[in-house]
Amino acid sequence: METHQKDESELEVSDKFDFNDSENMLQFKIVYWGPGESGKTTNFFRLREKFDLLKLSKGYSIETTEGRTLWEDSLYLLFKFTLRDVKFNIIAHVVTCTGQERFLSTREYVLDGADGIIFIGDSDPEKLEQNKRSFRELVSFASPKNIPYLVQLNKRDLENAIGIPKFKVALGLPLLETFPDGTNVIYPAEALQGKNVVQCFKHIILQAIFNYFQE
Ligand SMILES: Nc1nc2c(ncn2[C@@H]2O[C@H](COP(=O)(O)OP(=O)(O)O)[C@@H](O)[C@H]2O)c(=O)[nH]1
Ligand SMILES: [Mg+2]
Repeated sequence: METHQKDESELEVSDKFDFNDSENMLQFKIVYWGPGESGKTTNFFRLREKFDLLKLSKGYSIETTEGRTLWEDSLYLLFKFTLRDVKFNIIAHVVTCTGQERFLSTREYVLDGADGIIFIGDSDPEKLEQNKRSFRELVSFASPKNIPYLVQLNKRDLENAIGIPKFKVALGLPLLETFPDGTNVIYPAEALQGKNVVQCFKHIILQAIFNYFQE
């Protein structure tokens, strides 16, 4: 299989999960990571709606009295993923974690065994420092282990949303649209409206598949 180009048109996600086809069954753990309040749980809810028929376990979410995620949101999604006519049955364990600093050890636990990570950045200019800190944490965890990650910049609907180039510079990302492998440097999103949530998820699954076959 060629692995250098990731063309959206060759991706198809369907609900026809085939329990009898064990040959092309892959299991991945996908983590949503990012500072508190950036929209991780909102992404998770949108995914849960999209894949409503397919869920294996009821997604759960435990909140503090202030309505913030205390532990993690966790959900299994089953679906069929077609890539250049090759069909994969995917079981994706999707988890999000709290961005609260006092739970740092919990966050490391959540990242353990991750096959792909989606960083959810906040477009609120006042959250730039939190974005930077959280992204640094992610890179220091994911890079040595070769875990693929992508960057979603959420809340693009905010009137004072940070400019994408400024955000890229702050996080040390290239000012290009796409990396040489064809994946976007930034995925602008509005998780509240569900905009770009599924596309982002598809792309991390794709990277996890490529990584799986390269190891
Ligand atoms: N304006 C705007 N608000 C959003 C968006 N996505 C999430 N939020 C809001 O941001 C707040 C935190 O979201 P949440 O998903 O709980 O963040 P988490 O702490 O990362 O899990 C909530 O009030 C959401 O409604 C978005 O795309 N636009
Ligand atoms: Mg949350």
